[in-house]
Amino acid sequence: MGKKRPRKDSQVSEQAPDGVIFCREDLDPETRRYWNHGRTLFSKFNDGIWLTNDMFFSVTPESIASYIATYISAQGVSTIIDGFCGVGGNSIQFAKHVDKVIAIDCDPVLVSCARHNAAIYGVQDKIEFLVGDFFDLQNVYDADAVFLSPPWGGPKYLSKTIFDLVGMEPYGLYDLMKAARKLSPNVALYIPKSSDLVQLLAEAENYLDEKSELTSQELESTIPRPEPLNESESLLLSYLHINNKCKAICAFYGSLAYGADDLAVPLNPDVLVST
Ligand code: MGP
Ligand code: SAH
Repeated sequence: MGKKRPRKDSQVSEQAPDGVIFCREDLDPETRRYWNHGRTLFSKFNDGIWLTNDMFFSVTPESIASYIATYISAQGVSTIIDGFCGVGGNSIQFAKHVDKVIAIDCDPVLVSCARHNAAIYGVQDKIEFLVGDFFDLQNVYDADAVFLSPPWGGPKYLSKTIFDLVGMEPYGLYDLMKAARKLSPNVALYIPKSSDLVQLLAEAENYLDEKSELTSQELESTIPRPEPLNESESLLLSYLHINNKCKAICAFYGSLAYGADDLAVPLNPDVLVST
């Protein structure tokens, strides 16, 4: 047996749910190579962070999550929905920078992990945890932005030269963006580094076309014309790196797409951003 992580729960003394991994050998053989990523995912990994097998290859690494949260909060966001919160990699960093986080995941075990991990970082009081389906989330939170880090279909996403966002399983790009925009026009979407950018642009253009169609329909009616399409309709792509290796892309929509000049916020030096 390899070296076990301590089950030390420095601030929280609850029982870990089934599925939490405490040593390399607990991982599926094909996931074991990710064991050493633990401290990249969470700097407090050895303080008793809870992760399940699949989360070892799904969590947003802390330096990247910190960058995304810093950037989003610099755009004036104070309440954010984390639609696929997993074990809290993003929610915890959001909670360090904004007033309120609504964190939802359909897997109750992962929500328990996220709550526990947030306590280790001392930010649990800023996060409202929900077990449920993101697509059922009602627009009652008055959120300023929505963050999406959906499933990419496991590590096999790496085998594709160009990753098909429209055919992504179980949720494709169009359904994800439609559900997110019901909650806020300001969306950040975390996707594979090899994502098909043509599809990404086509979805954004399609959305704009639909919006402008709505505008002309409304022009013909007695309803006063809404504000003209403005700068909030754009897309900013950030290529996120760790140690000069690209790990993922974050696509920023709505008013989140206009902060590139504000990147004077202190960034983690490990994270390079190109737009
Ligand atoms: P990775 O599989 O470790 O790729 O994922 P890497 O490092 O380029 O490949 P390697 O062969 O050199 O190890 C990189 C990052 O993508 C992870 O840290 C996660 O943040 C993210 N990621 C990976 N997967 C499979 C998922 C997923 O299914 N959903 C989400 N939201 N993020 C994922
Ligand atoms: N960003 C997270 C990892 C997200 S992985 C972190 O850093 O911890 C993708 C997550 O989406 C998984 O936890 C999975 O349980 C969740 N998920 C899948 N379908 C969902 C749905 N319909 N609604 C909410 N969560 C869902």
